[in-house]
Amino acid sequence: MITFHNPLHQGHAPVHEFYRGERVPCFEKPARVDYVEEALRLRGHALHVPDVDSSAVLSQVHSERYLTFLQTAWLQWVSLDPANAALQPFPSVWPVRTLRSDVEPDNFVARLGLYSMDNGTPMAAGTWAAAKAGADAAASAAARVAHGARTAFCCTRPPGHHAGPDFMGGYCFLNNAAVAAQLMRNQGAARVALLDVDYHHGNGTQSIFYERSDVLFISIHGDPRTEYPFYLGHADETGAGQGAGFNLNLPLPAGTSAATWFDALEGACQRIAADGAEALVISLGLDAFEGDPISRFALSSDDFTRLGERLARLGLPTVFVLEGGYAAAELGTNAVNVLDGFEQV
Ligand code: Q9C
Ligand code: ZN
Repeated sequence: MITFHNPLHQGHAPVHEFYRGERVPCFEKPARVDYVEEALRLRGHALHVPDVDSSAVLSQVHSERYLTFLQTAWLQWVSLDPANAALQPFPSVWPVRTLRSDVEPDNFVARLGLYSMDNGTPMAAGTWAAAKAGADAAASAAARVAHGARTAFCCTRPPGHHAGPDFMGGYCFLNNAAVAAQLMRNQGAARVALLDVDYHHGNGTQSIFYERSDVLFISIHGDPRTEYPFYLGHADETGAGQGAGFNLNLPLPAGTSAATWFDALEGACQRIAADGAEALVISLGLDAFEGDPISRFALSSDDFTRLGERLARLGLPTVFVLEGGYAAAELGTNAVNVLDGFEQV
């Protein structure tokens, strides 16, 4: 599998996040991608550095003021106090209903809240550089497929699918999968299908494409009544305006068996086949794994091979983009099982 990796991912290394009011080590840590890279090399897949600048495509899926904030956020944080270089910024106030989000406050933490959906997405000194290089890797993988490759893989962190048009969240800053889909649209694919198999609903991706018919978004995920991101991902969200009918959510209860998960996958695949899409993007979260520490589905490592095989049978040019998955030591096996399953069909 042609794989683009992120040479700057280790610069995004925040130390802690909050869990039940306490500071705990970050689940989304550099070792995750180190394990995937190790498994790729062991199983014969070469790693390439990104060769496409995603800047123009990023401006199609995120707002300019959000991109400007993200690019300068660490500098602003450290400008408040040089001692902040050793600390992590967290938002503490958000423009919820009735409050204004059109005016950017001067206060840094208030601006951080404006551009965040949660307090669970810590930043570090290298966050922008890592996120941007990851978007470049997604654009690079999509460009290869747009130019005729059957498939390519974007191996990156931080993940992207919770990042919306103008906000970060759920460990995500730039929506890599949306970049991949938008780039393939720009390169001539009339319609693109984007299937998200991460345990968590891809709220950011859904929101970016919700009023568009040219990108069909489908997500299989833990029911948002009990699972993050809680405020989006219900079955009655089917698209709006031009995009009516082009959003399909398949929420499943926490604790769902692998057999039931694969039934949902079959429904997703049949919808994709009926759609007439010319290309496919997979938001490849591996947190549906039975051993994931923060998720509650039950896929085995062998099930990930079956997932790759089923996706291959759609017969579409396919870009895989790494998302979540927090059983770090098993992440390489599970990710490469999907890719090898796909290529062996
Ligand atoms: N302290 C992705 O999988 N909350 N994001 C976890 C544990 C957020 C997951 C709570 C989970 C976000 C890309
Ligand atoms: Zn996830």
